[in-house]
Amino acid sequence: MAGLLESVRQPRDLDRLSRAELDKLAAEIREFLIENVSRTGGHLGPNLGVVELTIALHRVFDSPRDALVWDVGHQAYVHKLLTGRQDFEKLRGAGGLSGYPSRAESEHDIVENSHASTALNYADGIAKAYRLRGLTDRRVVGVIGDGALTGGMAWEALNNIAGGDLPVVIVVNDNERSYAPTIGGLANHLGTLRTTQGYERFLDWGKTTLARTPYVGGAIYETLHGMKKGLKDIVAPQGMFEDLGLKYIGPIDGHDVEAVESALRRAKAFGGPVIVHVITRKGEGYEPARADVVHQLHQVNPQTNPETGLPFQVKGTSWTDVFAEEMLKIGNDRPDVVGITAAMLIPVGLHKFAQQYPDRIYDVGIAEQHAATCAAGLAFGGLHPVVAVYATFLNRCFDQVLMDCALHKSGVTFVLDRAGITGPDGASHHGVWDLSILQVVPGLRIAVPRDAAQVRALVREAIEVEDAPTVVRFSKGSVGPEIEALERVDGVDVLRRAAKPMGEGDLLIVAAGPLAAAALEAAEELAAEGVEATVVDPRWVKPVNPALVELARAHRAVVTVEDNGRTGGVGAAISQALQDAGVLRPTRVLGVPAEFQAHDERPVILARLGLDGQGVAAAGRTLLRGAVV
Ligand SMILES: Cc1ncc(C[n+]2csc(CCOP(=O)(O)OP(=O)(O)O)c2C)c(N)n1
Repeated sequence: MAGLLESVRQPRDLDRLSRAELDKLAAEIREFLIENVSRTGGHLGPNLGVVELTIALHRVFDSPRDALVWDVGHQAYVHKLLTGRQDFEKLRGAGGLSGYPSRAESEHDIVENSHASTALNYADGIAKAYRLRGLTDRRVVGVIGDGALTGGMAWEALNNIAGGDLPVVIVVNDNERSYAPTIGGLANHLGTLRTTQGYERFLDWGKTTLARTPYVGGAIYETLHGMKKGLKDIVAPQGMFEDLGLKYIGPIDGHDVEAVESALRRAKAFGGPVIVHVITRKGEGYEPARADVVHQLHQVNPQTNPETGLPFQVKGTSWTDVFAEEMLKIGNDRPDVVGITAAMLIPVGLHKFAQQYPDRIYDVGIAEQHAATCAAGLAFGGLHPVVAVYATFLNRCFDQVLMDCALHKSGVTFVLDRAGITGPDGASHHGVWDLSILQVVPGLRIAVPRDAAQVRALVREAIEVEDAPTVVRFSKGSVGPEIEALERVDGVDVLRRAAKPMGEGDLLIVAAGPLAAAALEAAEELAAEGVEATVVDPRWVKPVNPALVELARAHRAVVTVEDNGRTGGVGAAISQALQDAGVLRPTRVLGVPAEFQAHDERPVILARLGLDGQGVAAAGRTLLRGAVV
């Protein structure tokens, strides 16, 4: 299409566009997003829903002088397009644009963390800094979804923002969806506000028509306003935001650029904290997204058919699928087991359980902290909760796991999906911290399954533990072939034995979970060079199994492999156990260095970090030579 979009190289280029041109631009952006994101994969639905909102934001505010903070940041593709980034060829791929805002990409991007419910906290801080530095002509805008607004941090921010007079504009992008439909009292309240649109129009009519004769108009306006409030109070619990001390503008039709612009201009002129409630539709303008009633194509895989919104190729069985099936069976066997999800029922595989046992599932919103402590409460009440979250989001509730669960010896099972290197979502979404931060939690036990059979077995074992929290973590994507153990020695699975008498093995490779496959490859490579390696999978990696110490005693050197940070993880704990036992073998801990890993394919990142067969073999070879890798 003869590019209006191409002519927008920076936000000020929007200023010259007419209303008709803005509509054309919005259509071009949608076409661009559908074409490109279907190919690369990414957050399609959320971005299609904020096209007009983003255009309006960039017309009213002067980024980067005014600060625009996107909550989560998955809906910032349109913002990228309007701030000089229109090469989506390698979106979320190596060397391509990030799928979230990125400070390295643009001065228009301020926040890139992508863990939800933080935009308003950042906005509060930025506004405070501008005030103290005398930059009083600048505005700060936080754009937060109704889903992200279910997170506790958002409410901590609202409390702080409402307590002051800083010019923070809070845009609530209300599409009634988090990942799936938003739940809870807040969602209900937003729903109520949406239905009061008629009253807003009534008030607006009063204002414009009667304000021409200021005194009379003003008086009648007040009367109208009083009537409106009265009517609202009858039909709805009104004024949650206003009662907090925040001016409320809305609800606004988020697909009407002019209406959004006008609301934002009012908010900008107000000069104090103000909420603009914008109603949008996720996936707007794209039939397959609108037809996807639950998720509205929140996220699509690479190589999605743009005609249908469905992937061209069906993926193999995922780790999540295996867990989902097992939970369904567990639900039948154990009536005391309940599931908790933090707004991600299907992505974490609790949907089948939820369908079968609807009264035994709790969606708590984007509220991982609440999930953990509520789970402890459920355990106090005699149930066994299974909290299923992405590994990276467990970081959110560390203290709740430590104090609210472990200190109380609560039988809560945490199932961590997307653990380890994930890939295209980049630095914030790799789940490479859990095995380190959880090491310090007294009593907590962690299992890392290597294949589908072990997922099933270890989840079962975990829910048997009633006097401590347990954790089972597995990867993103398709589960590999099953890896049978030769034998189980005191709970440790021996996957390969060094072809030498016990006590004369060269190398012991301890592989946590799915990296067992790389460890076995490495052992074969080394065997061809005459180096004999034993490969074991401890299954339960915390506490360290004493059998590992005995196995290490029978070898000359030890390599540990984990899909987690090297610092303080499984390998570090094993090294410490060896030292404590006086088994002083040269030991190499392989894992992810303490650096944020950019977006790329999982196998590529693992290979780069030496976590593939070749990398493990190289580490073993070097260790046995007595050199430092
Ligand atoms: C702490 C945390 N938990 C879970 C997620 C996963 N997640 C990403 S987007 C999303 C839904 C966000 O909903 P909303 O804020 O309403 O934005 P929308 O997609 O509807 O535009 C969730 C749950 C996350 N990013 N951060």
